[in-house]
Amino acid sequence: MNADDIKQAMNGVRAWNLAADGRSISRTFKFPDFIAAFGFMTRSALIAEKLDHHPDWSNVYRTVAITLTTHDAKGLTELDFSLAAAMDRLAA
Ligand code: H2B
Repeated sequence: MNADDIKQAMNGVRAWNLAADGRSISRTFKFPDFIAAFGFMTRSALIAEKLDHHPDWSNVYRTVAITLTTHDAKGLTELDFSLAAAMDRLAA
């Protein structure tokens, strides 16, 4: 995606932050407790596997920090925005 594509796509995932280098987007989710956080990760994992597109993420107790990028493309693709939107829906 070029810079214009990315700017457009960011409008659909307003809770996500674009990295300064434009190659990834990140969001930190906070859940009520560990089980809710891990449940979100489990459901996200199933979607990621279906998309064959996988998050870079970490979990500390009830917080899940996620960065999305397309390693194969060394930057952002539509897959990153699809996964971000799916995660937003899961967490809503
Ligand atoms: N996930 C992410 N985030 N980036 C990739 O480039 C990527 C992936 N590539 N999941 C996929 C798997 C690729 O390695 C397989 C072979 O489709």
